[in-house]
Amino acid sequence: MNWKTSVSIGISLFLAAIASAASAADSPRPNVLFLISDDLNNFLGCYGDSRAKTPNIDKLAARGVRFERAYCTFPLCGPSRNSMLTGLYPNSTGILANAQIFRQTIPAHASLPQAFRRAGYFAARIGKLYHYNVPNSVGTNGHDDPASWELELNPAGVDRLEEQPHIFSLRPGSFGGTLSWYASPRGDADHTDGLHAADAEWVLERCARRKDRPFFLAVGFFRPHTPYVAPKVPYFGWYPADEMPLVENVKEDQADMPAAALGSYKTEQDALTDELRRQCVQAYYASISFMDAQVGRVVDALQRLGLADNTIIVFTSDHGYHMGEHGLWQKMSLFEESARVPLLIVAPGVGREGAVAQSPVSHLDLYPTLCALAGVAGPANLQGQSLAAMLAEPDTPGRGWALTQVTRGAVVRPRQGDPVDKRFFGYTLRTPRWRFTEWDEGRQGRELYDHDSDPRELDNLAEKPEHAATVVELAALLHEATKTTFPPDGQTPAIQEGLWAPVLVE
Ligand SMILES: [Ca+2]
Ligand SMILES: [Ca+2]
Repeated sequence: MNWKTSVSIGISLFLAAIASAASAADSPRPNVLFLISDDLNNFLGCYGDSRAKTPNIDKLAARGVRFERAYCTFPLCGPSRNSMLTGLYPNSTGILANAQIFRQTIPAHASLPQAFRRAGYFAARIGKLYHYNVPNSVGTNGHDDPASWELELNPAGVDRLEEQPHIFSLRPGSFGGTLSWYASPRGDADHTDGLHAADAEWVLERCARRKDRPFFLAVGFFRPHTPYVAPKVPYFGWYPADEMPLVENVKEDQADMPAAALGSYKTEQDALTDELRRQCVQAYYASISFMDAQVGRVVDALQRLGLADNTIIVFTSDHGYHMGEHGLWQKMSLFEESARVPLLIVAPGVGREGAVAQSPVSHLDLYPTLCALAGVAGPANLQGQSLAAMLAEPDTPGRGWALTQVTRGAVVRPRQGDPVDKRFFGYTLRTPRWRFTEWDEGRQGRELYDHDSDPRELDNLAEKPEHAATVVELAALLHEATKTTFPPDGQTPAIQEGLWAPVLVE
């Protein structure tokens, strides 16, 4: 590794107070800046979206390796974030819903930032890393894991504290799980994500004075999660509503799908008109550009403070997001738009600049990758692969697939008799060419899409005789892959009664 040796040039009172495990004064270990956006899909310039204005994230892509096919393990905040930050699939964390934390299921497991803490790093969190109810948990610790961090900062801006009465929502008064938006007259600095960037500058300024102790700084932006609240000027102006695209031919597309594929549709979305759809797309893009500007502030601070040459930067999102594709909005589907995430890694001295890795990768791979790059020991049971070789040589084939799962159905409680558990899983496997999906092990339907000819996943080939051999091959691979998502005893850990769990909101 080619990490620039850094020298301690000063000790602030702030860091002196929290420096409990300072490393050797000439530590060559790299810092980590872990940036994550919430509910962000790949509507980014660097991923080929010509409408998106995301100059800061695009600049990061030019400095590092862009993963073209990166996927979450579960397209919902809580399960995805617990999985990413433990390095375990949801079937091994036992976290398959929001408002839970892995300390309730596998309390002794070390999280990614905790492994860095144990190695002597200063680990800090600003904003949303584990699950938060957005917007109601903004300004609190949400469903956080205190053992992961030495410092937690939870600012709240006008979007949380003042503007909720003005927000338009498909279900009036409901903002977090419902399509909702507002073009705010207030500027970047007044919004929560603007405060996140300001706090990140504040922490980085102090870290820069203590170069003998490396840091792991995680910054979790809330936008573009609903409600899509962002400054009207300039961001909404960049995306005139009447120029926003609408997805056509939805009924024709849906004709060849199993019902479970559309299970994330919400009936309130029946109220969407074309005018509302265009406003929704406008506000989503505006929120992305606002968040991009805050990413730029944080990354610029690294440069200004002389930290850039010795800091690994990760940028990702917790899962993808629909803007009308297949008639779907938001998350919780197993289509490409919902399972796919942006993933950029800048690894100075290791990663190629401006390179693109094509092999499918997973959020699962971040934990072992960062451990490998920083020489930090992680737990032995991590389920992902290190991407270090792919950073140096982006054509490295790697595992060759990424697996995403989601839940469908519910426990039905009849007026008389016992409850009936109607829940089942959908699993989808992405290879360089194919997406293959099974709902309830195929009992509730299958899907096969050929990305070589059908990148929008419009033509389900699963039941076409000419693709039968491909289905057999991919089904076998899917079943093998699914086995790797469980712990060695094959049992998904259950929530244990009596284990401490934060109930900080609602
Ligand atoms: Ca999310
Ligand atoms: Ca279709």
